[in-house]
Amino acid sequence: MAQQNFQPRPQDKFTFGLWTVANRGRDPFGDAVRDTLAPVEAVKLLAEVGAYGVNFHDNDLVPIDATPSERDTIVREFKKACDESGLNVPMATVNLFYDPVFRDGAFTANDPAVRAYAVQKTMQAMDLGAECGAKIFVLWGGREGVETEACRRPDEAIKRLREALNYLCEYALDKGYDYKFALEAKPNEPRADIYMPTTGAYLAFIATLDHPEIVGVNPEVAHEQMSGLNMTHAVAQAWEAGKLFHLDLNDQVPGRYDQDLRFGSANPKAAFFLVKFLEDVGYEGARHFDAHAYRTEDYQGVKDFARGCMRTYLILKEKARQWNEDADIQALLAEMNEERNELPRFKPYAKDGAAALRSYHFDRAALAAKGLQYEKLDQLTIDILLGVR
Ligand code: GLT
Ligand code: MN
Ligand code: MN
Repeated sequence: MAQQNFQPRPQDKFTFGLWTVANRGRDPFGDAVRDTLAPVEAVKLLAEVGAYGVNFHDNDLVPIDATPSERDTIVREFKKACDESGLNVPMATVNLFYDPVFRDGAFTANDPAVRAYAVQKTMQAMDLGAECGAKIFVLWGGREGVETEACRRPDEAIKRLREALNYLCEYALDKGYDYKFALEAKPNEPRADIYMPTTGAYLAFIATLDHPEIVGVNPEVAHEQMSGLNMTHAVAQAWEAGKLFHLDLNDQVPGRYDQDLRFGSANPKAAFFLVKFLEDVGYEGARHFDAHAYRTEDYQGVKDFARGCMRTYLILKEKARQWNEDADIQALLAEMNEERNELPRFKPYAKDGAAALRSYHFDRAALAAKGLQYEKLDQLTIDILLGVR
């Protein structure tokens, strides 16, 4: 049965960053269009629209120059607001991109003092997240990149990133924090070229760490689509590797600036296959929306935006259920995947089997002759998405 009116429920695990609903619509060409939304107010807004949780960067919550006592007061009030609104904090992260100190990068900056400061700031952000109950710690290296390759060798940057990650894993283990790190890739923006531009790059990097078991990825729809890549494929690879610790849902038209659009608003078909994948495999992590409302909106529009993200997810989840139960679609899939037992296989490897396969004569023309009916299958998908089926 379709979830009633596509209303979010806690078990949907819909979360938003403080920075998403409190985004004031600033862009490189124009100033803020919405008033500041204090963290406590953002929590209330998220509770009102039916979110399950709220995530934050250290400085979304605690200003970078706050004194220890100011920090404690802010955290106390925030936690109280979360408790009263029934909101969880599943994830925390650290802002290593806004302050000018990070203009040359954070963990990869040339200045060792900046690198040390970045590690210190991250440890403090981990403490803050743990205090609020976060179990996932996202790292997005927005400034870890270059405008000119002249400034450092890129392999040196990778070594620095590894050193920092190894250190932070030790810190998490030492403190007994129950954290899993989720590394978030992006190809560019704000740097011309960011190191670790894809989820796949991070997956390869993670295998080189001292504690790969507590490090995974946080793929983002927009970051994959900015460079024309396929989010569902990135997510699938992470999932298959046991590394899908978190994900950022939003939307993006390939080849444009960083849009962070409402989930499913630009590429509903791609969003459908992503939701279908997550639901089919039984992903149990948070469905986190890392997006923001159009610059044309006031806070009523921000609520419309947040509700829209969740509603679209739930509609697509219902469409996925319909797709899986569609008799014509299932018949087509069964026909396509029919096993032809008379043909040889290559698994498992054995000397005899390999020799037999090596010399078998395949009828290539026969294998290529039959139409696969993907046109029909895709149109059935479109019929479901457009609501005529
Ligand atoms: C920033 C970025 C996002 C990251 C956030 C986490 S901050 O808004 O655009 O993709 O997920 O640092
Ligand atoms: Mn993101
Ligand atoms: Mn983004």
